Amino acid sequence: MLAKRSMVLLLVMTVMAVFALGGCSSPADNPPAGDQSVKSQFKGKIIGIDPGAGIMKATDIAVERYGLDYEVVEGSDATMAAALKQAIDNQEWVVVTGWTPHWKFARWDLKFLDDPKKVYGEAETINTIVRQGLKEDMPEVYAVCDAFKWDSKQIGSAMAMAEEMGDDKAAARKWVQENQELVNSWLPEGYDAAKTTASFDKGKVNLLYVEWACARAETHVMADVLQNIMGYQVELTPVGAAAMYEGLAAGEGDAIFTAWLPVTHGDYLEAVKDKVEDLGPNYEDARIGLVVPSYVTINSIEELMK
Ligand code: PBE
Repeated sequence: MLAKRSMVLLLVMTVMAVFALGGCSSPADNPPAGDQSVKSQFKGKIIGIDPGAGIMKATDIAVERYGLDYEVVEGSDATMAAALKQAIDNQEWVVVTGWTPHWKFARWDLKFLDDPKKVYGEAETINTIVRQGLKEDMPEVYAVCDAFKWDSKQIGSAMAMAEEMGDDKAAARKWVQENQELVNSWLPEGYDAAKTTASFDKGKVNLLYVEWACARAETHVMADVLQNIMGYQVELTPVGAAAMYEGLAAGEGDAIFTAWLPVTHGDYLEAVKDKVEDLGPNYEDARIGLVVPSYVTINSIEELMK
């Protein structure tokens, strides 16, 4: 009698467990083994980066607007690039939160998935933003920040050098030496990219950035210019995206070179816009979205749920 009862209990519990596991999903979400649905090819995951990044907020919106039953995996630029590499080495499907400028497009054959609902916006600019009062306190620093501007080939070569050398600082030094003409076009009167200084006595400059490949390149190149050519003592502070804007507004940081506008960092800037000064684009034609290797046979975010 007791044995029979526990058998029944066991049966009930088993049935409950089966329901709990599969309860929320329709049969289409749980394809039989060997099924080649698009979602299963991507293992139901979108490989993301740091949660503060604008592209992660945009991806949450994309999940909602396109009805994507995918897990958005948090990580960093580095873990996203590692996941991309691993999948490509194994010729597997992978979808990542991706953007350009980024060295990954030079290394692998990749494509953006079409975004018919325009969740990720269109072409953006990367702007330089400084703290209020910098112009009065450090006019030369303000001037070089204001003049800083480069194109995709130039930032691309700076990012490639950093990736190859595995040392952002050394890569920036090399890049500046190899691009003196461009650097001279940013420098205030009296400086020459060919001439470095050993005395950093012009005052202290704090540059805030996030560990995104493009931001690392922008910030280290400008740090090199400010320090080794202009003679400022430069501090480089890696932070999260929100802290970058808050630090600038609080006057703790002097400049950032990685403000993606109007969409990606639109809300971050909006929150502090009266306390900072936007010096305009240092780069045109930036873009964010969902990126896959070119061998992946879908072309649109809408197809992720096929
Ligand atoms: N990014 C790179 C950043 C801006 C620079 C696209 C990852 C972001 O999404 O906030």
